[in-house]
Amino acid sequence: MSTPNHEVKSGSDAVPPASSVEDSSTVASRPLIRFDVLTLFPNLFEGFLSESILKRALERNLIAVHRHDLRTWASNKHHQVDDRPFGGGPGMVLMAPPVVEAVEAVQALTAPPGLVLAMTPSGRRLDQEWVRRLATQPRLILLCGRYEGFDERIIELLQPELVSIGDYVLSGGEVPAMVVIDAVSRLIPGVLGDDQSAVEDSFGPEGLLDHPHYTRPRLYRGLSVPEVLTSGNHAEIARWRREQALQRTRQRFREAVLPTIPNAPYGSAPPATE
Ligand code: 6GU
Repeated sequence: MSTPNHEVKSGSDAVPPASSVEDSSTVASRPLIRFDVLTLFPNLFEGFLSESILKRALERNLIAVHRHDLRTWASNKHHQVDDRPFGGGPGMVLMAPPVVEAVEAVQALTAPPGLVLAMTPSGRRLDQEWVRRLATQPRLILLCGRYEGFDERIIELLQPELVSIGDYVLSGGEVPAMVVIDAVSRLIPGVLGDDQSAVEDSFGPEGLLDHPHYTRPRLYRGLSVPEVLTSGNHAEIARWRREQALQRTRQRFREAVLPTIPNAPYGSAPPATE
C-alpha cells in the first residue's frame, strides 16, 4: 500500500528549528512525548497549537504533535471514510479499513508504535490520574471519531484505550484530543514555566481542589481580598489555603452524590436538601 504524503504541515513542523529559537531555557534535542492525531479535520488544531504554552512547548521541542488526515486512507473514489450503519438508524459510522490502515501506517512512521487512544463518549472518563499515566508514555496515537462512532472492528483490531472527557456529547473527538494533549503536555518537565507550575495544586497527590486566588486590586466593587493573604504570615496563609481547598473539595463531593431525577426536564431544580 502506498503511503502518501499525508501529514499536515504545521504544529511541530511549522515552527523554526530549535537552534534558531532565541531562548536561553531548555531546548530538548528530541521531544519527550510525541502525539499523532488522526482526524478528518486536522485544521481544527491550528489555533490550539499556535498559542501560549503549547506553542512554546513545540518551539522548545519538548513535545511534538503530528496531524494526519484520515481521508488520506480512504480507498474508494469518493474518498469516503464513513458509511450508513448496518441494521439501520440515524447517522454515519466511521469505516474500519481506512481507520485501521491509517493507524498502522502512522505507527510504522517511527518507533515506538505508541499507545492508541480512541476518543469516544462511551469511553472511560478522563481524570488526572489517567493523565499522569499518559504523560509517562513516549508516544500517544489519538484517534478522533466523528458521526455516530467507530465501526466496532476498529476497536477490536486496534484495542485502543477508550477516552471520554465527560458525560455530554460532542460533534467529534477533536476537542477531546486537544484536552488530552493539553492536560498531558503540562505534566512534561519544562513545559510549564516556574511561575506556572504551582497550578498543579488542583488534583494533586492528595486529590484536593485548588484554593481561591486573588490579585490586584485589593478592593473591587465592594469585594476585598481576604485579609490573611495580605498579612505576610506564611504559616497562616498556608493554613487558610488548605482549609479553603478542603471546603471546596467537600462541597464538590456533596454535589457529585446528589441523586438525579430520571427524565427530568433540562433546567429543573435539583432535589431540595434538608
Ligand atoms: Cl471523546 N467524543 C465525543 N464525540 N463526545 C464526547 C467525548 C468524546 N467525550 C465526551 N463527549
